[in-house]
Amino acid sequence: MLKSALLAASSLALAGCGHIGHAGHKMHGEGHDGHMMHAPEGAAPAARKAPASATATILGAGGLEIGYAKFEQGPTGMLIRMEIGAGGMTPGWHGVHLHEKGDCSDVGAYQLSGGHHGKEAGAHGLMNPDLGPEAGDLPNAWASADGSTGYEAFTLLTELAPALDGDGLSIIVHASEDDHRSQPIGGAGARVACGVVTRAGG
Ligand SMILES: [Cu+2]
Repeated sequence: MLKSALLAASSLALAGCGHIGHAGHKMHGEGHDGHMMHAPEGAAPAARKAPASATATILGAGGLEIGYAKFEQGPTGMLIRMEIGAGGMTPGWHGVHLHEKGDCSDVGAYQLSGGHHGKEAGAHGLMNPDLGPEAGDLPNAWASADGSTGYEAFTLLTELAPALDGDGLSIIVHASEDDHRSQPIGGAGARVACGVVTRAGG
């Protein structure tokens, strides 16, 4: 059974840059004159994120529960794990995004979940050549021949606790795959599953 364990790494290189640069300078500095050099002026180390966790019950197109997702904010990024049971999805790739409102009450349409979290004109897509990506962009999920899905992704594009403030957050699975480039949603099509992201313990 193929499972997707993908890394939303679009900003990983950028976020890791300070550390790599620092280590490189340090080695160079020690070899040269024994002094530890500091990160370049203005390249403050990225702040560690506050831990937080949340869950979502995933509803299918007919409103029945088809799976669940867990969200865990780590020191640098958020880990998302989603499992959908047999029959939950059509086989193949499906676009997955965080949407800007925690509302899946319009079963089947799921338009009340709003647009993408961090929506910005022209900026959708992990592989967008010009702008973005948007904060809610994620790798695709793969559904097996029996319609089940095991998915894990790690994103540096958003932070769980602030994202849950205000209108909340939902996780949406689309009918088709996200090409990670085209606007406004990567050609991912209809919204076929929805889960309201709910802070753990309340
Ligand atoms: Cu979407």
